[in-house]
Amino acid sequence: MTVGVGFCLVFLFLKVQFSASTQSNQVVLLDTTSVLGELGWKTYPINGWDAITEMDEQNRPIHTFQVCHVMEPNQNNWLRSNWIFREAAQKVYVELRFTLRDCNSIPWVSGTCKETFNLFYMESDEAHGIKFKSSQYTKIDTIAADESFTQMDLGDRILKLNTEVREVGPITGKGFYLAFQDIGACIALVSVRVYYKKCPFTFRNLATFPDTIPRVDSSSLVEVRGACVKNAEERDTPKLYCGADGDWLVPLGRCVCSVGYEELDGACIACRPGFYKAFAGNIKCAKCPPHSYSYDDGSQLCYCEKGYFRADKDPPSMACTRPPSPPRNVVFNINETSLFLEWSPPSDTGGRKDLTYNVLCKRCGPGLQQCELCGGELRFVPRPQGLTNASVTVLDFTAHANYTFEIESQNGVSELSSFPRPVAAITISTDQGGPSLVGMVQKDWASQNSIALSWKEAEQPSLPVVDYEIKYYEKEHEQLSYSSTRSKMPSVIIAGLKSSTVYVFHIRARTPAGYSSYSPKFEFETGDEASDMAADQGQVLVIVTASVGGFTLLVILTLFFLITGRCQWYIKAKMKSDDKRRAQYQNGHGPFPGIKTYIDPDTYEDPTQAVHEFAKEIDTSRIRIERVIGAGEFGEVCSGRLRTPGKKEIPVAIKTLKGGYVERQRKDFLKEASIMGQFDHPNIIRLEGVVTKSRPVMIVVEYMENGSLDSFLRKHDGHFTVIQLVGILRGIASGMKYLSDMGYVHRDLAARNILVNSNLVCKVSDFGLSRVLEDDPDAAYTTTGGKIPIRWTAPEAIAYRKFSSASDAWSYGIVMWEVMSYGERPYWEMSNQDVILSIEEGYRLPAPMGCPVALHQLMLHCWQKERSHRPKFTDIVSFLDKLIRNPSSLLTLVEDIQGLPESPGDVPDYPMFISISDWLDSIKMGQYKNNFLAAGFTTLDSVTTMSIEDVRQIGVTLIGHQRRIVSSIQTLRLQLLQVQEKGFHV
Ligand code: ACK
Repeated sequence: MTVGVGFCLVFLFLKVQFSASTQSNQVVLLDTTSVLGELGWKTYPINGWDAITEMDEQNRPIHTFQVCHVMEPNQNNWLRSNWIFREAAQKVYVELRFTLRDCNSIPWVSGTCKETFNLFYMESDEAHGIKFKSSQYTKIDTIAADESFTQMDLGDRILKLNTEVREVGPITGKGFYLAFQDIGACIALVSVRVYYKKCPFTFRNLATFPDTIPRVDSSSLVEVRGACVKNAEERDTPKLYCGADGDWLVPLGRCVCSVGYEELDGACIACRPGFYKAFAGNIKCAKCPPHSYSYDDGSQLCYCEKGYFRADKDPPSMACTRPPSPPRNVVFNINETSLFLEWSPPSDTGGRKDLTYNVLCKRCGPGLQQCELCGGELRFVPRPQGLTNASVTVLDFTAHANYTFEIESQNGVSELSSFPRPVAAITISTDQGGPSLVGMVQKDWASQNSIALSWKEAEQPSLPVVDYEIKYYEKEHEQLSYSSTRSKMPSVIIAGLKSSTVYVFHIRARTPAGYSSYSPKFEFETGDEASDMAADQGQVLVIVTASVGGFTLLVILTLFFLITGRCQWYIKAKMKSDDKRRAQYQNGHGPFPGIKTYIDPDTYEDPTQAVHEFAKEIDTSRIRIERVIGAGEFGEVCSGRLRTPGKKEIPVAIKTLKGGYVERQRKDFLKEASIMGQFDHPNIIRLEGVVTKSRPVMIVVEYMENGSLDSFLRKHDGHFTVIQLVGILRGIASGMKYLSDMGYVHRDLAARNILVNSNLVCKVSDFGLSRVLEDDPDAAYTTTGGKIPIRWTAPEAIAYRKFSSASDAWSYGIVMWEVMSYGERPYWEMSNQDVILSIEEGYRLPAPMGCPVALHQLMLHCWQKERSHRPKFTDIVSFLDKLIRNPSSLLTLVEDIQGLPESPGDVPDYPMFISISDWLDSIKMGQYKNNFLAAGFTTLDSVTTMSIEDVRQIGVTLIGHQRRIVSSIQTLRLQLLQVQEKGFHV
């Protein structure tokens, strides 16, 4: 008999809303909610499952399969899907949505009614039509409902839809069937969706990555090489890794836009006319520089305007330039042996700085019809060509000759221009001198130290006067020395003279053709004190102005010296303290002789300097990333291999800094390396090096095969001997002793921050929290952000941030508790606030089950309120060493000494178990249910009589498990006593 009629009616009313939520990384092979016609699935026997097709509100069919033969024993009803083509999938996911009726809500069905059904599959290369043999099918799983519904739910029309997803694979055949076996449940299978995951086609760093099917083995990644987008080229091979869930991970390398193209929204587009890009890279197209243009799209270079040029070595970003104009104002000075030519630079340098001059000499003798090039008899100092200064000295010329000098200016593009080069020319007769172009010289005034002179210009000089040279000397010391000065005007004031002294003056003019002869000698005398009185009147203003200016200058200079002096002092002091620090670190003169002192990287003005001081830069070509092993605070954590020339390749863990970081995050990320790089101890994670010069930025550390200690312990619950656990604790304490000796306070010591290698060696890691607390004062006090690890932190550190090695010792006590309880969460589900309050009230974590008294005593010692009473890490290490040397000291367990309570009220309020099965489940020993039952221990009463020997005899072989069971039996015994005293029965 079935209860199907009423049940099916319910489904006639069922209107299920499906939200089509296929993600981009899922490829759907089958979705019953999107099949419009008949599904055509087969049922065996024919009256087992019922197919019902309903229409939803949008008039789309809902294909539902129901079965509800709950009153009849031995049900075996099969429902088989159509053949499903596998496509590229290697592993598929089957998502089932179904409702399931609670057997307890159907009267009189106990024994026959079931609450599960089974999911099977069979691979095949083709469809088999109606042929069906259940034995050919492989079971995927038993499917149970998270929520079953009752008669009452039916009344309320609340249907509890369950969604279950199962993985199937690897599948190698072309396709497969799914089958559903009912063994007497009341089920409505509302939808079946079969899909596989892929990393979808994507663009990253200007490269495209094709659709990629992840590996069946969910822990390894598929390395995919990207192809650069159009008009882009490779810079470091672009790579992505396809993860098991269809996510792309760890972007490496990149492409960049080629010349003439720039990036816009992930594509490379051509530079517009008027713009150019000369190099491949992630730079924008630039505007054509001055005097250049581009007419076409995608220009690599701009063309120069007419008359402008670009020299070979000119960068494309430089303006086009032209040859310079000729030099100006050529003048000469000649004496018996040398001819000095001098000129002014051209008015137009052509826009360049590489200006030089060439001097060409032509000789036009009286007997010669035309000029000819001077022979090699002339010497030019420094040289005739490529002069960088606007002057040259000519030696060895012939007397009484006419020389014409052509001076040409040239620059880097002169050679490129086909225009004739303009020159400045001067003709010089080597007949020296000429009329003095200076007329009568007169003294305008004289003071004690100066004389003002003026003179008349020659009436009509054939060439313009460039300037005058005034030569003077004390009359009395004519033979000893003379001074000279220049003036562009026919007047001069000469200062710095002696008072009441006669001076001799000669003056000559300079024209483009050279110097004229000197004027005759003129003698003038400087004045005495009296002569200055009048002049002083006129000079007061000048002096006042000068002195005000002088004072200002004095102030500025004083400030300058003060500041620079300070800076010098500061820099020296800083260098001294940095050096001292470094020396301390290097020589090991820290607080503990022979042990280096930790240097806070924040004391470096430039954090990059700190990284490079303490960490080696690794070339990325030496690193091979193999797979992603987790997510760190700043990016993925991967495992891989590190090659070092001349050494064996070693396994490493690689922490990456994900792209898009800001400078602050980069600094914080690398700070951990600057800290870790200072340590060298077998119980501290070893830094191999950093990658900072290419992307992504990485920290490379030794690989720890067993990952973090908390999850490792949870995975191996009860598997270790007490001595092994003490060995783990000893390692951690030794690492912490090293850190505290170096003066480093960890602040986040917890089992999750200890890593375990394949030899069970534990190493302290994660040197990041000090940063979080330091930089973000709020983080210490937020309960939501969880930045401060309340459960692991000493009360004084929580209350007023007093972090010290003593607060690390408190955390160490918590780690001990985590280890002895195989990764239990300290203070279980208590809220952070309750933890703080209960610690304040004196509450401390009780000993974990099976914990030796000595170890719980040590924990309590670490949790002393007064921090100076807590043990030092050196005490902890030697205490644990003693325990290891004396294993018998670990035999007394906390449970053994608890004894019987003085009054029943002292017994903790343990839950009352009603079955062996409940009790074993509560202590996570459910796997031994059958051992107890088979040995005749069927009631809790009987269990309370068991000894450790009995427990061993029934087949509990692991010592940790024996201890856990026996200690729980002792508690049961106490409960029983208590209950009996109260007059209850278990
Ligand atoms: O518990 P786990 O397996 O161990 O997952 C985390 C994950 O990376 C994110 O931190 C693991 N991990 C971190 N450093 C290392 C390492 N040096 N060796 C192996 N696994 C590591 C950690």
